[in-house]
Amino acid sequence: MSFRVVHLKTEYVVNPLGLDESKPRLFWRLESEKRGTVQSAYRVLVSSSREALDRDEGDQWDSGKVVSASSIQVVYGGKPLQSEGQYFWKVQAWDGEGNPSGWSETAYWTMGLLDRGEWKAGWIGRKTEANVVMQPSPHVRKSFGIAGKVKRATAYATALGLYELRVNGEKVGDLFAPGFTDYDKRVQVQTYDVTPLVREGENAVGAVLGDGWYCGTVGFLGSKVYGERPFFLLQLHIELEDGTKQIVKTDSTWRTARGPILYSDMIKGEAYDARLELAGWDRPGFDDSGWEQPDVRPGYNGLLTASIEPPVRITETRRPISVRRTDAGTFIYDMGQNMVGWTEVKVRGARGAKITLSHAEMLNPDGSLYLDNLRVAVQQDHYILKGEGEERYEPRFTFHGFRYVELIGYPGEADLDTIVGKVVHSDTPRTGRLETNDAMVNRLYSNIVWGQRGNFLSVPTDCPQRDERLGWTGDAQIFARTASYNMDVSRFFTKFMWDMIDAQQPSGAFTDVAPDAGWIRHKMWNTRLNWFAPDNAGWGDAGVVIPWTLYLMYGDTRILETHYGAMVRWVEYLKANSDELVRPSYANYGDWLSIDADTPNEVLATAYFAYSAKLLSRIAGVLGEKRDEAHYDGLFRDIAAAFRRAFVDAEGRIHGATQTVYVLALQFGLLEGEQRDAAIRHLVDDIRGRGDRLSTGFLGVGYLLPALTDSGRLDVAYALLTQEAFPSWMYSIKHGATTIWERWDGWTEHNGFQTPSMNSFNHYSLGSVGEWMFRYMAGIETDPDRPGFRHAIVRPQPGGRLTEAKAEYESLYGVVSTDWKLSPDGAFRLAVRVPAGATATVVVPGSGARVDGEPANAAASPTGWTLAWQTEAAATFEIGSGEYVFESVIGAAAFAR
Ligand code: RAM
Repeated sequence: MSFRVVHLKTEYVVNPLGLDESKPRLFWRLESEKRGTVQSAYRVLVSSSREALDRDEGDQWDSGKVVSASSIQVVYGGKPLQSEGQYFWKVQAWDGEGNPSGWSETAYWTMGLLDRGEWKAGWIGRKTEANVVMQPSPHVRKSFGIAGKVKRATAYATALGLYELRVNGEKVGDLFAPGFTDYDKRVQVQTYDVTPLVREGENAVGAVLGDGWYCGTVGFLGSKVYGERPFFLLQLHIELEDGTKQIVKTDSTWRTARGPILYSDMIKGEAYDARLELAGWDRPGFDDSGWEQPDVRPGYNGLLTASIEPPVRITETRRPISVRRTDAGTFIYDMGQNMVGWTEVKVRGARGAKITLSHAEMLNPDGSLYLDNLRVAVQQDHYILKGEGEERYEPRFTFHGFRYVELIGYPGEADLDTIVGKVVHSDTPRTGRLETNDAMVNRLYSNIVWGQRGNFLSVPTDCPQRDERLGWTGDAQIFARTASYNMDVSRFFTKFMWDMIDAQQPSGAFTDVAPDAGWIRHKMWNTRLNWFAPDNAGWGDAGVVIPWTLYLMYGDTRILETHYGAMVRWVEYLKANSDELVRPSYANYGDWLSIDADTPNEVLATAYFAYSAKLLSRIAGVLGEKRDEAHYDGLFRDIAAAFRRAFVDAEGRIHGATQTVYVLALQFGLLEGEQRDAAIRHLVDDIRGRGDRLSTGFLGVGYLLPALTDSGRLDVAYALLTQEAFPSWMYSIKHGATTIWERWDGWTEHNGFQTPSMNSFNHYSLGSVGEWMFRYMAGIETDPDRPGFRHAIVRPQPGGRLTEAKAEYESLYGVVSTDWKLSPDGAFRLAVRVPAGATATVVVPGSGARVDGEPANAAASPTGWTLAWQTEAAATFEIGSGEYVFESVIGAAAFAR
């Protein structure tokens, strides 16, 4: 059959377990060999058993045939969902001609424990050892019997701290669970199907606990931000074939002991003494009579919510590219890539011998590890051998940002096989790919992706190496769009929005960092400088920008509904703290890390205020809140007018006259008529005056190339993209960067390393140019009125030294791709792919457009495309799904401006 329904997902995930959404959203994709495939109707069946579903019975929900093109974000509309319920579903669709597909394959989801009263387990931990500063990681365990054949076994687990769950000797789940949240407010619960791991007879369940963000070091304000020591919570629900139910839960009947992990800390590394391993502790038959009784925490007042964030996993294992023995007898490895995760080492040696793995991003000129930028972070793991043949070690509850590894104390000759690097991050599936004819541009894109891999770890962190690694909201908002092209960040940012909500102040202010890492809680912000205060412009605005981004990329209206009130409070807060709509003294980070260009705070703060109001108006419009839509649009216009009165002079110069002021004023729509032209002139003059160099910091950088391109200065945008002289993106690449640096001048030929107190070589913010690469260079954009790429706007813009670019983005509908080539004679060829169920408007630059080798003419075509209009400079087509090849000729005229 040529028309199929495939790739079913529930809440963005294939077969998720333990949801707590009362109305989960369903997603599917259409597949067809035919161009122009659309869905005209669908029917969803949801059933409480696989067998009933196989009989086409939707005992939970039979949507009936619904005339609709929706194949994403379809809201479950059946009977109320039960705690621990299992739901199986399938879908049938009809195409544009009314032909039905067959039924899809069966997908499923399960619900978690929906009622707090169902939690009977106690939070167990191990008492602190006296006179030990960094505590060993507790192990907790219990043996239990099962009196019959197991039908279904589900584990619901979480911790204040980190846990690694073990069932009958097997590791269950992923890394760093339950993730980073404000533990005073909420903790995420993970659900695991452990049916294959348990059996009739004796069983064992256990966990190793880590300090993690809960009581280990967080940011640079020390440890124990949320609590003193870790606690573990588990309920294992077992259903036997005979219908009997059994619950194993954490309580005082468990046992606890210390094990080989002497200490573990996210920021200070781990120490492991293999001599203290507890062989067989997680298996049945282990004698735990010598273990202690755990102590049980009185309770927990925060929320227990179903885990939303994608699990953290090892996504790649890398071999080092070189190793060098130092005079001191240590070995320094180069991993060839600044990466985040850790090292696994193989070693043979005497019992009690100690080796150390030390990690750094750069080398000093003398070849030693550059550790100065770590501040109080210690990127070292220590291993003490048990002396039993080949031993392997990798840490569990810490991570490092590094390219270089120094192996210290190694017994014998280490070589390239001695260590491997493990790349660790939130496993957000890759959705974007981009490649051009230019090796440096490709490297830049790779660095952007590595910046994301290095910093999306439970929350979007600013950096992975020094004692910071926090959810800085300004960084997150400027990079959110780029991030969402690169990877599926739907759930990652949905979770982060809850972190922002948990940190939102009673005043309505969104904070600079989420989850709050102690500053707000302990009122630690610096009132004089306003550092760490909530509400800095371009940071707090993430509370509006991120939901809007999820709407654009995934058509997610629920995120807008859920947080609408919070977004309104934010904008009202800004308004209340403005002076005739100009925001006087906020934005204390300014245009953070701009280079030789200080943007006045009040200009930034007022511009971002306008932007938040504008987005809020659009969000109100999407939600059908007509009055709010008009109201906030009015507010936006008033702020824009106030901005012009306060900051724009008669020559169209904007106060501060930095690139960023012009870029923001242009992109946020704050200028009118003549002022726009003037702003472009001033912006380009500034760039030209600096020898085609940029000066933008975190807040301006993401909008710089879009502003230029939208204003007809694609030439300047490309000049900046490929500029190799300092400051520029390519400068770092010329000097070997494999990630995006925090600062344009992180290292320069003239000054060497920047101040070590703040010099990360793995920070994604300045990589927000990735958004421009997809939206403008490759020309893959979504239509805000038909978001989630239901309708794509395909408009590639060749220029500069780029003659070829191909990119693809895996949308919820399937892959949208472009692949263009510009020959020296001006011949332009563009291949476009649009997934079934979606459509696109394609703007082909140049004249004499052809489609699939034939001249384009206005007559409707039977092959899935129509020519909408054509000028000397471009031809615009409306196309349906499928693959198309467009050709044109781009003359000198098309470029001249
Ligand atoms: C530093 C980091 C972070 C930034 C703040 C303002 O801690 O560079 O990315 O958001 O400052």
